[in-house]
Amino acid sequence: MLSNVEKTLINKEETFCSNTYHPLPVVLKKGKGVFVWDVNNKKYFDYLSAYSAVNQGHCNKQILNTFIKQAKKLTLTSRAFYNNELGSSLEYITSVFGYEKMLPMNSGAEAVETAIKICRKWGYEVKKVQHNKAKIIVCDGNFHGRTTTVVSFSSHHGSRENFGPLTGGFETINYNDSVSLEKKLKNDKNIVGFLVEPIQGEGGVVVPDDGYLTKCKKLCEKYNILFIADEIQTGVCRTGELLACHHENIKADITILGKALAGGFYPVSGVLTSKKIMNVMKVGQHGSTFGGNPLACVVAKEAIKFAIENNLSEKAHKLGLIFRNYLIDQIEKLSIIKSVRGKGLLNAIVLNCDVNSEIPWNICLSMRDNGLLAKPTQGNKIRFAPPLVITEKQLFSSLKIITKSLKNF
Ligand code: IF1
Repeated sequence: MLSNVEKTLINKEETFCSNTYHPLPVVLKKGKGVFVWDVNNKKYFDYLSAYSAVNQGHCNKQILNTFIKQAKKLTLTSRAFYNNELGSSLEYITSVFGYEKMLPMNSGAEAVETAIKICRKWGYEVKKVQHNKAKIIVCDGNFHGRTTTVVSFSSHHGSRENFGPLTGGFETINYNDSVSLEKKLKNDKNIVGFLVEPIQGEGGVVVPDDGYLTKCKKLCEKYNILFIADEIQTGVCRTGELLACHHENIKADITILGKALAGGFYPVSGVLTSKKIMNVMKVGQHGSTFGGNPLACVVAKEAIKFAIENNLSEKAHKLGLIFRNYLIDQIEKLSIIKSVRGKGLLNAIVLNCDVNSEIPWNICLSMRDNGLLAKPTQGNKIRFAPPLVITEKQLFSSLKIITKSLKNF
């Protein structure tokens, strides 16, 4: 039952804000580490982590201190002038991820759009494809953001309906199917890039077969195509490696980061690539008011530093195994679970119900009542992605809540 305070606040949000979400009925006012509190001071495990943007934990102290210190000095200059933080922050970030250059943006979708621009320009000016004929291959079930160009290649009808005319130059193949990629690359000289999520988050945490990314990377090398990895959700230690591509020891030509790049304090995204590829972008050909601002830079540098210093990849790997194995062991007792999948601490359960069933939503309501927040994705899956600072003890307490709720279905 919602309190009057909650009802009033929900009503205000519904009255004055766009109604573009269907939030779980809970009104949050505080976050710390793996926990969030609602307006009645009820405490919850956060198993969404703002869609993997707070891998470092809510209101992370180390990042907060950096944020406050910089916010008192200089927040925004635009790149019309140099600032004293951009160069050293990107020196650190590019070295951590193993790239020569980064183009700093703000939202993930902006970074995806930027990667598309860089890839197309490289196609015309380096690969020399036919003018205005550049094509980028994307995967069925993709999620890369909500801008008009990005939804143009969404395979989800509802994401692009009535937003036309859509942007051309994209072709879709099946995810986890390198044969269909080769078929495209063999027959079309105008293909300049392959944009892929190493694990499809919104697609319901779809983990491709081992070796899939390697096969695709090799095909891209063979046909001189840029392999573009969207690591906005899978990056920054979420899947048990610094980048999800590292599970197969592959290095994308272009890696796109966002979300946890700034640990939930500030929208920071970026496109990382080589000097050779980045240098197709000349003065005046791209930009952003907030992109590369000093506050964003120091926050992102501290967020990555925290992730590295606290071995968040190793933690995600170890705790992810415990999480999945615990639920797999429960499958006999919990008939509602069809399967468990994921890598590191990006996991999902697939439920024994159809995609239009109310059961996933009701399970999330039950977990909310029991003190854990998660949300369904793609109908009959529930995604579980806690902050990577979760302890083993907290993980077991969460698992007890999850199984307690699942037992009711
Ligand atoms: C929403 C989904 C997750 C992303 C990948 C780019 C972006 C995202 C792999 C764009 C953003 C967010 C957006 C948010 C919900 C959430 C989401 F459900 F939409 F698909 F995480 F799975 N590439 N994902 O996951 O980054 O512009 O949002 O910063 O739009 O509802 P953004």
